[in-house]
Amino acid sequence: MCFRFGGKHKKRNPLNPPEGGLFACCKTLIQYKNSEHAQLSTRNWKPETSKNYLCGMEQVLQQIETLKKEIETLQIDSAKALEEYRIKFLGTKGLVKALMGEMKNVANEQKKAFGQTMNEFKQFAEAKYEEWKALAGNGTDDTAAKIDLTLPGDALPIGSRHPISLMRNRMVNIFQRLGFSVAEGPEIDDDFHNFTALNLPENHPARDMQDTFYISTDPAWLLRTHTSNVQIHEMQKGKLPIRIITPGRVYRNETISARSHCFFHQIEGLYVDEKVSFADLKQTLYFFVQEMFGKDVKARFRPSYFPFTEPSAEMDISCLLCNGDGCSVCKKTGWLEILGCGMVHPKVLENCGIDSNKYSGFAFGMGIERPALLKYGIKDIRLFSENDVRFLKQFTGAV
Ligand code: 2NL
Repeated sequence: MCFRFGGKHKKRNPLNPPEGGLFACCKTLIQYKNSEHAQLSTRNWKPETSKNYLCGMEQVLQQIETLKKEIETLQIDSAKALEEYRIKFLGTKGLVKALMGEMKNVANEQKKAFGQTMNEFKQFAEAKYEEWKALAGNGTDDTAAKIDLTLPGDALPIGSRHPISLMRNRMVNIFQRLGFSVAEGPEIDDDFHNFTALNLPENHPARDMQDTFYISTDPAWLLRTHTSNVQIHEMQKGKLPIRIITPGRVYRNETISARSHCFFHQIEGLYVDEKVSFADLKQTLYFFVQEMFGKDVKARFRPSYFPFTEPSAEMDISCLLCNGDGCSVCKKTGWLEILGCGMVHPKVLENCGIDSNKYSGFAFGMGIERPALLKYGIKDIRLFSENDVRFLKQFTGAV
């Protein structure tokens, strides 16, 4: 036996024997080799001064009372403290087991009383454990105690809008102020909505397999080559007047380079009502250009051709970089082409079930990438779809 602190074996009695030994009348001493007990309670432990013998019932009862008082005064305020308590009192090498083991050293006539006292103590220690465990489950455990709700939260990184979205939103906003509303439609559509309804004859180059992505399993379906399909869907609904803009992604089978891509973005506009004129078209687009590029920017219309409009025109603005003097961006012309437009072809109205004698309309279409390249000084269209955060981060703060 060795209860000597600092002794070679450092064995300690977890029953906290009072001086002279706990059960002095018994021949057995309880030893604990398991070091886990060493860290539990050394409070009452004393170095061995004389032989440690286990003694009779009275001292056991006394010891139980002392332990009960100790339990009553315990402050279990963490999961760690609760586990330490469990190990010390209820563990396989804990005090309750150790005391129970003393049964064999108790005189036969006292065994019943000893057993009863021990059971009561065991139940008491277990009940206390359950009580604390329930409290811990109610949020008194370590984690809950350590959360300081007054601390500021972790900042979430603020993203940025994509430059295409920024440009689209600006465009949409201007037309909304003129009473246009946004319409959306399918990116995969049929030949009728993308071509036939738009007065695109069978042999038109836009229908060429080179330009259009057809769905390989069913070539009756294709990826829309413009957002005009949305306008066809809207006109087919038969609710007039119509004043819509259709921003969205479109697809063309083109070689990817710094200036062109196989998918890009467009915004188209359509206004159908009685007595809509070319003057309405011009004034609407003049307003757009001034709001978009500034009051000093000049604009001009040139005659053009589209199968779905008659007459058709293209709109140019004075070059934003050289102010019309001529530079490499405007190819020394002083003008930048920004959109195509015209009066909706009567055949297109009729294809959608609209009486072309009663109703007329104008339509226009423009790309979003080109103005975005100009505004933000971007040199390569591929940057828009590469999603390199170093590129995208540069638009933080832009609205
Ligand atoms: C361009 C030219 C244009 C339209 C699009 C249109 C739509 C319907 C009827 C008639 Cl439903 N026209 N859209 C009209 C003229 C030009 O786009 O160069 N876009 C990038």
